[in-house]
Amino acid sequence: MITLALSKGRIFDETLPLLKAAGIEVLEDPEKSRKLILTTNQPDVRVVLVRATDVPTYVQYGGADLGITGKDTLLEHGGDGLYQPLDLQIAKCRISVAVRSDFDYASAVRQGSRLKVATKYVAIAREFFAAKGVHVDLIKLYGSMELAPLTGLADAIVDLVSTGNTLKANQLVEVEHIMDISSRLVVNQAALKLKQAPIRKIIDAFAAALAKQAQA
Ligand code: PRT
Ligand code: MG
Repeated sequence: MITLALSKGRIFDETLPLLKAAGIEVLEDPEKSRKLILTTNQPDVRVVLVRATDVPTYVQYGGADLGITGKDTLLEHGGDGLYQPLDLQIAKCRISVAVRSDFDYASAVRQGSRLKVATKYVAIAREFFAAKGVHVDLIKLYGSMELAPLTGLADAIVDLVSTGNTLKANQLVEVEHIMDISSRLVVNQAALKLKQAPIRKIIDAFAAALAKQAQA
Protein backbone atom coordinates (compact mmCIF):
# COMPACT_ATOMS: atom_id res chain seq x y z
CA MET A 1 0.00 0.00 0.00
CA ILE A 2 1.21 3.51 -0.87
CA THR A 3 -0.11 6.33 1.33
CA LEU A 4 -0.08 9.94 0.11
CA ALA A 5 -0.67 12.76 2.63
CA LEU A 6 -2.51 15.83 1.36
CA SER A 7 -4.22 18.81 2.98
CA LYS A 8 -7.74 19.83 1.97
CA GLY A 9 -8.22 22.95 -0.10
CA ARG A 10 -5.80 24.42 -2.60
CA ILE A 11 -3.13 21.71 -2.32
CA PHE A 12 -5.66 18.88 -2.72
CA ASP A 13 -7.37 20.63 -5.67
CA GLU A 14 -4.14 21.45 -7.48
CA THR A 15 -2.74 17.94 -6.92
CA LEU A 16 -5.66 16.15 -8.63
CA PRO A 17 -4.42 16.85 -12.20
CA LEU A 18 -0.94 15.54 -11.30
CA LEU A 19 -2.43 12.39 -9.77
CA LYS A 20 -4.52 11.93 -12.90
CA ALA A 21 -1.37 12.11 -15.00
CA ALA A 22 0.00 9.29 -12.82
CA GLY A 23 -3.17 7.27 -13.49
CA ILE A 24 -4.52 7.85 -9.98
CA GLU A 25 -8.07 9.08 -9.40
CA VAL A 26 -9.35 9.88 -5.93
CA LEU A 27 -12.78 8.29 -5.54
CA GLU A 28 -14.19 10.58 -2.82
CA ASP A 29 -14.66 14.33 -2.53
CA PRO A 30 -13.10 15.57 0.76
CA GLU A 31 -15.48 18.54 0.82
CA LYS A 32 -18.49 16.19 0.88
CA SER A 33 -17.26 13.28 2.95
CA ARG A 34 -15.96 13.35 6.52
CA LYS A 35 -13.59 10.50 5.83
CA LEU A 36 -9.90 11.06 6.52
CA ILE A 37 -8.70 8.17 4.36
CA LEU A 38 -9.75 8.33 0.73
CA THR A 39 -9.59 5.42 -1.68
CA THR A 40 -8.39 5.75 -5.26
CA ASN A 41 -8.93 3.80 -8.48
CA GLN A 42 -5.61 2.08 -7.69
CA PRO A 43 -6.30 -0.51 -4.97
CA ASP A 44 -2.76 -0.08 -3.58
CA VAL A 45 -2.80 3.75 -3.40
CA ARG A 46 -4.70 5.77 -0.77
CA VAL A 47 -4.82 9.43 0.23
CA VAL A 48 -4.84 10.59 3.87
CA LEU A 49 -6.13 14.08 4.68
CA VAL A 50 -4.10 15.93 7.28
CA ARG A 51 -3.70 19.53 8.40
CA ALA A 52 -1.29 21.35 6.02
CA THR A 53 1.31 21.87 8.75
CA ASP A 54 1.20 18.16 9.68
CA VAL A 55 2.08 16.80 6.20
CA PRO A 56 5.92 16.83 6.70
CA THR A 57 5.51 15.16 10.12
CA TYR A 58 3.33 12.36 8.71
CA VAL A 59 5.86 11.65 5.99
CA GLN A 60 8.92 11.98 8.27
CA TYR A 61 7.62 9.31 10.67
CA GLY A 62 6.15 7.03 8.00
CA GLY A 63 2.45 7.74 8.67
CA ALA A 64 2.47 8.42 4.93
CA ASP A 65 4.99 7.41 2.27
CA LEU A 66 4.65 10.62 0.28
CA GLY A 67 3.13 14.03 0.83
CA ILE A 68 2.66 17.39 -0.82
CA THR A 69 3.49 20.46 1.21
CA GLY A 70 4.24 24.17 0.79
CA LYS A 71 7.87 25.27 0.88
CA ASP A 72 6.83 27.56 3.78
CA THR A 73 5.66 24.57 5.84
CA LEU A 74 8.72 22.55 4.86
CA LEU A 75 11.15 25.29 5.94
CA GLU A 76 9.40 25.58 9.31
CA HIS A 77 9.47 21.79 9.75
CA GLY A 78 13.16 21.59 8.82
CA GLY A 79 12.88 18.71 6.34
CA ASP A 80 14.50 16.04 8.54
CA GLY A 81 14.10 12.54 7.09
CA LEU A 82 12.45 13.83 3.94
CA TYR A 83 13.57 13.30 0.36
CA GLN A 84 12.38 16.24 -1.75
CA PRO A 85 12.49 15.17 -5.40
CA LEU A 86 10.17 17.70 -7.06
CA ASP A 87 8.94 21.27 -6.98
CA LEU A 88 5.38 20.75 -8.24
CA GLN A 89 4.81 24.44 -9.08
CA ILE A 90 1.37 24.41 -7.43
CA ALA A 91 -0.27 26.51 -4.66
CA LYS A 92 2.09 29.35 -5.56
CA CYS A 93 2.39 32.48 -3.48
CA ARG A 94 5.13 34.52 -1.81
CA ILE A 95 6.14 35.15 1.77
CA SER A 96 6.46 38.80 2.66
CA VAL A 97 6.82 41.33 5.43
CA ALA A 98 3.81 43.62 5.78
CA VAL A 99 3.09 46.60 8.02
CA ARG A 100 0.29 49.13 8.57
CA SER A 101 0.26 51.63 5.74
CA ASP A 102 1.04 54.42 8.26
CA PHE A 103 4.08 52.62 9.76
CA ASP A 104 7.46 53.89 8.56
CA TYR A 105 9.25 50.56 8.14
CA ALA A 106 12.27 51.96 6.29
CA SER A 107 13.02 54.41 9.12
CA ALA A 108 12.50 51.80 11.81
CA VAL A 109 15.00 49.51 10.08
CA ARG A 110 17.45 52.35 9.36
CA GLN A 111 17.39 53.54 12.99
CA GLY A 112 18.06 50.03 14.22
CA SER A 113 14.82 49.87 16.24
CA ARG A 114 13.71 46.52 17.68
CA LEU A 115 10.81 45.37 15.56
CA LYS A 116 7.93 43.35 16.97
CA VAL A 117 7.06 40.77 14.31
CA ALA A 118 4.05 38.45 14.53
CA THR A 119 4.05 35.32 12.40
CA LYS A 120 3.26 31.65 12.03
CA TYR A 121 6.64 31.36 10.22
CA VAL A 122 9.13 31.99 13.02
CA ALA A 123 12.03 30.07 11.45
CA ILE A 124 11.74 31.88 8.10
CA ALA A 125 11.28 35.26 9.83
CA ARG A 126 14.20 34.71 12.22
CA GLU A 127 16.56 33.83 9.39
CA PHE A 128 15.41 36.68 7.16
CA PHE A 129 15.83 39.42 9.78
CA ALA A 130 19.09 37.95 11.12
CA ALA A 131 20.57 38.09 7.60
CA LYS A 132 19.56 41.78 7.38
CA GLY A 133 20.97 42.50 10.83
CA VAL A 134 17.57 43.70 12.08
CA HIS A 135 16.72 42.99 15.72
CA VAL A 136 13.29 41.43 16.12
CA ASP A 137 11.04 40.13 18.86
CA LEU A 138 9.11 37.28 17.26
CA ILE A 139 5.55 36.59 18.37
CA LYS A 140 4.24 33.19 17.28
CA LEU A 141 0.66 33.18 16.01
CA TYR A 142 -1.42 30.36 14.53
CA GLY A 143 -3.88 32.41 12.50
CA SER A 144 -5.07 35.83 11.27
CA MET A 145 -1.66 37.46 11.39
CA GLU A 146 -3.16 40.48 9.61
CA LEU A 147 -4.82 41.49 12.87
CA ALA A 148 -1.55 41.86 14.79
CA PRO A 149 -0.42 45.26 13.44
CA LEU A 150 -3.99 46.60 13.61
CA THR A 151 -4.31 45.87 17.33
CA GLY A 152 -0.81 46.96 18.34
CA LEU A 153 0.32 43.39 19.04
CA ALA A 154 3.13 43.80 16.49
CA ASP A 155 4.79 46.35 14.17
CA ALA A 156 5.02 43.91 11.28
CA ILE A 157 3.91 40.46 10.12
CA VAL A 158 5.55 37.78 8.03
CA ASP A 159 2.81 36.03 6.05
CA LEU A 160 1.90 34.43 2.75
CA VAL A 161 0.55 36.72 0.05
CA SER A 162 -1.14 35.64 -3.13
CA THR A 163 -3.38 38.30 -4.71
CA GLY A 164 -2.63 40.86 -1.98
CA ASN A 165 -6.36 41.37 -1.37
CA THR A 166 -6.23 40.32 2.30
CA LEU A 167 -3.48 42.86 3.05
CA LYS A 168 -5.31 45.59 1.16
CA ALA A 169 -8.61 44.90 2.94
CA ASN A 170 -6.81 45.43 6.25
CA GLN A 171 -4.83 48.58 5.31
CA LEU A 172 -1.54 46.69 5.31
CA VAL A 173 1.27 47.08 2.77
CA GLU A 174 3.97 44.68 1.67
CA VAL A 175 7.43 46.10 2.45
CA GLU A 176 9.70 43.10 1.81
CA HIS A 177 9.43 40.08 -0.46
CA ILE A 178 11.19 37.26 1.42
CA MET A 179 10.82 34.43 -1.10
CA ASP A 180 8.56 32.77 -3.63
CA ILE A 181 6.66 29.73 -2.40
CA SER A 182 5.28 26.67 -4.18
CA SER A 183 4.49 23.14 -3.08
CA ARG A 184 6.92 20.20 -3.05
CA LEU A 185 6.62 16.46 -3.20
CA VAL A 186 8.21 14.93 -0.10
CA VAL A 187 8.99 11.25 0.34
CA ASN A 188 9.84 9.14 3.40
CA GLN A 189 13.43 7.97 2.89
CA ALA A 190 12.84 4.45 4.23
CA ALA A 191 9.71 4.01 2.11
CA LEU A 192 11.67 5.08 -0.95
CA LYS A 193 13.96 2.08 -0.43
CA LEU A 194 11.32 -0.46 0.63
CA LYS A 195 8.68 0.47 -1.96
CA GLN A 196 11.00 1.76 -4.63
CA ALA A 197 9.13 0.68 -7.79
CA PRO A 198 5.64 2.07 -7.00
CA ILE A 199 7.03 5.29 -5.49
CA ARG A 200 9.39 5.87 -8.44
CA LYS A 201 6.45 5.36 -10.77
CA ILE A 202 4.54 8.20 -9.07
CA ILE A 203 7.59 10.52 -8.97
CA ASP A 204 8.30 9.87 -12.67
CA ALA A 205 4.66 10.44 -13.69
CA PHE A 206 4.58 13.75 -11.76
CA ALA A 207 7.89 14.79 -13.35
CA ALA A 208 6.57 13.94 -16.84
CA ALA A 209 3.36 15.93 -16.21
CA LEU A 210 5.44 18.93 -15.06
CA ALA A 211 7.69 18.71 -18.11
CA LYS A 212 4.60 18.65 -20.35
CA GLN A 213 3.14 21.71 -18.56
CA ALA A 214 6.43 23.57 -18.96
CA GLN A 215 6.31 22.98 -22.74
CA ALA A 216 2.71 24.20 -23.10
O1 PRT B 1 -5.85 26.67 6.81
P1 PRT B 1 -5.11 25.87 7.85
O2 PRT B 1 -4.78 26.67 9.07
O3 PRT B 1 -5.67 24.53 8.12
O4 PRT B 1 -3.68 25.53 7.24
P2 PRT B 1 -2.91 26.32 6.15
O5 PRT B 1 -3.32 27.74 6.10
O6 PRT B 1 -1.45 26.03 6.38
O7 PRT B 1 -3.40 25.53 4.86
P3 PRT B 1 -3.86 26.08 3.45
O8 PRT B 1 -4.52 24.94 2.77
O9 PRT B 1 -4.61 27.36 3.61
O10 PRT B 1 -2.48 26.41 2.74
C1 PRT B 1 -1.65 25.37 2.35
C2 PRT B 1 -0.48 25.95 1.55
O11 PRT B 1 -0.96 26.65 0.41
C3 PRT B 1 0.38 26.96 2.28
O12 PRT B 1 1.31 26.32 3.14
C4 PRT B 1 1.06 27.66 1.10
O13 PRT B 1 2.22 26.95 0.71
C5 PRT B 1 0.01 27.58 -0.01
N1 PRT B 1 -0.67 28.87 -0.30
C6 PRT B 1 -0.71 29.44 -1.53
C7 PRT B 1 -1.32 29.67 0.55
C8 PRT B 1 -1.74 30.79 -0.18
N2 PRT B 1 -1.36 30.61 -1.48
C9 PRT B 1 -2.48 31.87 0.49
N3 PRT B 1 -2.84 32.86 -0.13
N4 PRT B 1 -1.62 29.57 1.88
C10 PRT B 1 -2.29 30.55 2.49
N5 PRT B 1 -2.72 31.69 1.87
C11 PRT B 1 -3.44 32.70 2.74
C12 PRT B 1 -2.46 33.66 3.43
O14 PRT B 1 -1.98 33.10 4.63
C13 PRT B 1 -3.32 34.90 3.68
O15 PRT B 1 -4.11 34.80 4.84
O16 PRT B 1 -4.29 33.52 1.98
C14 PRT B 1 -4.25 34.88 2.48
C15 PRT B 1 -3.65 35.81 1.45
O17 PRT B 1 -4.22 35.63 0.20
P4 PRT B 1 -4.41 36.89 -0.77
O18 PRT B 1 -4.84 36.27 -2.07
O19 PRT B 1 -5.49 37.75 -0.17
O20 PRT B 1 -3.11 37.63 -0.88
MG1 MG C 1 -5.27 28.49 5.49
